[in-house]
Amino acid sequence: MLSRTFSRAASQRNVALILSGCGVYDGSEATEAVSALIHLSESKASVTCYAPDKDQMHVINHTNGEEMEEKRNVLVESARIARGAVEPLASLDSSSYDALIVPGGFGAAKNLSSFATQGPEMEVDADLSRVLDEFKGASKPIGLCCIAPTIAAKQFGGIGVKLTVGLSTGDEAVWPHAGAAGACEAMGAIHTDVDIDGVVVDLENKIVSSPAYMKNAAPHEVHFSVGKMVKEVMGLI
Ligand SMILES: *[C@@H]1O[C@H](CO)[C@@H](O)[C@H](O)[C@H]1NC(C)=O
Ligand SMILES: CC(=O)N[C@H]1CO[C@H](CO)[C@@H](O)[C@@H]1O
Repeated sequence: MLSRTFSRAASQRNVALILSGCGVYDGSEATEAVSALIHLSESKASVTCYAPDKDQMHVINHTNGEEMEEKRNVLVESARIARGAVEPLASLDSSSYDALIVPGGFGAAKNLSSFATQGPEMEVDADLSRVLDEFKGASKPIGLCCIAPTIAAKQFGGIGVKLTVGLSTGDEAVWPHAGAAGACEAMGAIHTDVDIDGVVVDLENKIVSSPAYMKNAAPHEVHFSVGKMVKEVMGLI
């Protein structure tokens, strides 16, 4: 009996996945979010999706990148990726989870934070800020990819969190947002340059990050990059 309970407890990993809409220019990057779901599923994690119940900062026409004159709700749009199963971020009870994962996409910089408009002067969504502090305080791992590590830079820059948003310099066609690395350092984070096949693990703070679509990479490379992050997070539980 005891061993049964034990093995069940050991295999049951509850992970909260934070979405920020649906679509690279105004929400969660779809490939990264789906990739995280697939890798978590392969890791036998039980996943619950959360998103802030508020309006998106922008709604972008993804065929031409232009802003559209309409309002959309971050939670409602995130439900597209979560196949309907998404809870308000304000209701996230950290004690129910073993790890937290935040995929990228401009939603992370527009709806989970204001990095897109304010850079290092950014604010972090108040509910996400609370949740990050709770996971960190309980020594539970937090994984982020693409532009989302900027949020960890803001939240934990004061303690010199180690992270990556890919390369800090490089061909602009390949690394279009390389300036984000300097912004992370301006917020107090210690940035390590890694290419699409790399991952940075801050063992002390249990913060894991990988570049994903910070690089103009192929979908399978992004899937691999997200997978590296997820695997390290699962290993830190
Ligand atoms: C989105 O952009 C395309 C390409 O410019 C345009 O044809 C279309 O009308 C736009 N759709 C909306 C709803 O604005
Ligand atoms: C429309 C709106 O409320 N957008 C917000 C998205 O989230 C960021 C971070 O909390 C805010 O700065 C935006 O104002």
